[in-house]
Amino acid sequence: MSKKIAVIMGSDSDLPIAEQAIAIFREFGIDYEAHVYSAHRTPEVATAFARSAFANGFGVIICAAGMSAHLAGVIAANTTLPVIGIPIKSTLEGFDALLSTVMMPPGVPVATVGINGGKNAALLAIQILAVSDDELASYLETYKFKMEADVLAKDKAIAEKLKEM
Ligand code: RP5
Repeated sequence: MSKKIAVIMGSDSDLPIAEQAIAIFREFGIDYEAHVYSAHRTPEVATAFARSAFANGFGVIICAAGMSAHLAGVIAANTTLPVIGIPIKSTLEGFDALLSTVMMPPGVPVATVGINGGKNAALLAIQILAVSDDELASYLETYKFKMEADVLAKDKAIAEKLKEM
């Protein structure tokens, strides 16, 4: 059985972006847990979660946080699991959160996706699990084929539209 994926939000105001990830987990039938834990407001709970995540059956932890976003870094400091950070756009167009999440000191990596990149965070987490799960890898292949078909259908539709102009 595949490992679980955790989605931790620094605040409930980050939920709309976390939901992008959750929608992908539902589409792929992935077992996930979502929590609101903050590096600043609940540092002990966030740390305890990270320290027990491997033993509790998680394979990847996604952290969504805005402003001075230390959540992904604090979680990564307390686990050997891969941690994916989603910088949330709130103040300063999200650059504050982007830099806080991505600029980790050597030794403690956080794989950072784009600002508000909930969907890519979920897909990257699934790709990590798929390295040792053939069924998941084949779902990902189907996902990519569908994406390609959707773009080619758009290409055809645009060509038809331009012909009529
Ligand atoms: C961060 O501060 C949270 O991740 C959120 O993006 C931001 C604002 O938090 P709230 O004031 O909405 O709770 O810690």
